[in-house]
Amino acid sequence: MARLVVVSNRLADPRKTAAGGLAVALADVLNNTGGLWFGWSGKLIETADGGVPGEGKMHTHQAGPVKLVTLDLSREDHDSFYVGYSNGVLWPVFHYRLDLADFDAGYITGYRRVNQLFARKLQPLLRDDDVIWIHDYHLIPLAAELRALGCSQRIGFFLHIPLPPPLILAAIPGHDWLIRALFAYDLVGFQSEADHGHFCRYVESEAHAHNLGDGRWRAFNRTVQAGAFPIGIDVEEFTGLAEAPEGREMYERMRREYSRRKLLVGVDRLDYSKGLPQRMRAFRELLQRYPENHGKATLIQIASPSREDVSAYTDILHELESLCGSINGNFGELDWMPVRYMHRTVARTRLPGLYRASRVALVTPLRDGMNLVAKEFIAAQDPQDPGVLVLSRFAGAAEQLREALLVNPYDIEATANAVHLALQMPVEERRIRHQGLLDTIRQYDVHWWCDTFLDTLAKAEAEESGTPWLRL
Ligand code: GDG
Repeated sequence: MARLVVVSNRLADPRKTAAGGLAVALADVLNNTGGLWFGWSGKLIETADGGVPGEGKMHTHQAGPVKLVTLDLSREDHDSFYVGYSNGVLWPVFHYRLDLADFDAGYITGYRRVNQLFARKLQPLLRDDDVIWIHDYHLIPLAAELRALGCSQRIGFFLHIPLPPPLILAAIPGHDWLIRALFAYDLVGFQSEADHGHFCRYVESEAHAHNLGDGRWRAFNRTVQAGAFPIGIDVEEFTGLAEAPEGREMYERMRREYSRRKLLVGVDRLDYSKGLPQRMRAFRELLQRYPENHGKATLIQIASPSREDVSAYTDILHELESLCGSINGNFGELDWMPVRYMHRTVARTRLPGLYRASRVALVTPLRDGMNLVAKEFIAAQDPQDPGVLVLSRFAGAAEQLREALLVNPYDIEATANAVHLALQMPVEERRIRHQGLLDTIRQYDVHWWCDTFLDTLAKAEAEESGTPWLRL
């Protein structure tokens, strides 16, 4: 089995399950192949400290059989690559928020420079028969930069966030350069069929790519295969956390504390894509329309801090605080606080207990690549008395989780009605819906995702050797 080389902006020690996410997903295959994981160290060097711009130190750690190699970045590079282009241009536009994008600042140069730096530092570590898997929007041009250095290994790319329709994508100055860079990969994976469809439409209309069938496209003297590979969670690992002492203790504590209430839960990074103000307005509408929920419905909203150096995040924080304050001020009673809002990260071991104690989960992003919280909530439920998932139709997860109550988060009244329905839903219907959802997340779990992507990459038709790669 070829060695797997994973590249992502941030990485985690796959031996620590508390890391969650990608680390859990990739642990098996990285361990089995004695893999390498490469990315940013999380450290910034100041040029004034003697660092050369763009030339951070490399660090190597051995985590069991897996080698973790990380690179420091200079503050200038980080500001333009990460804060500027990745999170100031690509994140908003890929989430359909042209209004929040900052196109003017020339961040693209820094984005490209860091991708070139990653390629230069990674290339000497590669073996000829490695399989390389690059993750997410920070690193779209990395394969092109590696090819320019002569790398001919199989390289796959997975986009964790949505891909917008062609006309939205086309608003990015240099969009053609970005999408051309995707043709340096052998396989490009998206979260949903909708995103994959947007890619197909873009390459056909804007890049005049030739459709070879079976998801394969030819343009720029290269062939790329594309498809939807919806990411899942490790269901067994998550149910294990729910059964573990800390998970149980959290569950018991929440049940005791809220024995007279019906809990609703939201767990999100504090991000404008997650639809938090709209969710609060829908909850306020629920209390207005359905007074029978007064004194009963309590919404626990965890908004974990995220990218606080980007100004749009400060705005959303203030809006959310003000909405929560006004709901509690207008509806709260001496012994009932309708919203418990926490701008804090909760330990991963406690999340399953919180999910399990909740009657309803509100997962209502305005746009989301997949949304793993929806799947975690399902995995944590008691199948005999499960909670109800209220899910935005604009989350990638909505393509798979058809037994959830699907809502349009922009429609505050309809969302409030769906939440009311969820709170009233009889146990028989809850069980049937939950069983369907559980079957789906079990079938398409994170191991399915990882294996299917890597199998498809292994089988993707190899590019004839010696094809010249056009420099970007
Ligand atoms: C990107 C895409 C895609 C959240 N708050 C806390 C906490 N979390 C954990 C959740 C979940 C993860 O973070 C969030 O995952 P999501 O999928 O919901 O969203 P993003 O972070 O935006 O992730 C997304 C994902 O990549 C994977 O491809 O689904 O669409 O945007 O696991 O549990 N964990 C802890 N404390 C918190 O307070 N411990």
